[in-house]
Amino acid sequence: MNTAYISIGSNIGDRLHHLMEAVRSLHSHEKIEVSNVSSIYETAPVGYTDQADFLNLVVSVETSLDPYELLSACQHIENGLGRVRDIRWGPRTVDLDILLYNNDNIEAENLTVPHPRMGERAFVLVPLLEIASTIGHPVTGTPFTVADDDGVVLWKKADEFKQQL
Ligand code: PH2
Ligand code: MG
Ligand code: MG
Repeated sequence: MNTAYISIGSNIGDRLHHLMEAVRSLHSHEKIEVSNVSSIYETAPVGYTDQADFLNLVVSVETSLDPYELLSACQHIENGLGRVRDIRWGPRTVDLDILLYNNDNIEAENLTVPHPRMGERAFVLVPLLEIASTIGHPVTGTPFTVADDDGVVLWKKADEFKQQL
């Protein structure tokens, strides 16, 4: 079995609904078990700032899928939830990004793990560290730390969210 961490974000339409459906869809996949879910955070947009605030969370999963199969399962869920536009860093109904997959270091054309920008993104690190407080970079071993959590506000606690799932 393999352990992966996936960041999920939404900033279009019913954001909570999109996050819930994404987590439910992951868990209902026969080869994916969602093992933990962070709280939900409301986060200021990073990269392309002229867009609505996001809701973000991170889940851990146990899976027998390899990283590429997991990526395609994530893309299938994004498509199923109606993701169409894909301006780089622009608005999205739902985005599922593989952050970590075991301690693997993958540099393929369509998949880079660890996620290349995760170390700088508080909207990824705050929820990740909530469910994996001592986790470090698989290659360097350096623990992830949040330099600046401005723009990341607790929106719904994990316990409450889990009850709604
Ligand atoms: N995703 C992006 C770009 N910027 N900003 C926030 N706050 N949350 C996101 O999920 C996000 C973003 C690209 O996927
Ligand atoms: Mg993304
Ligand atoms: Mg993505």
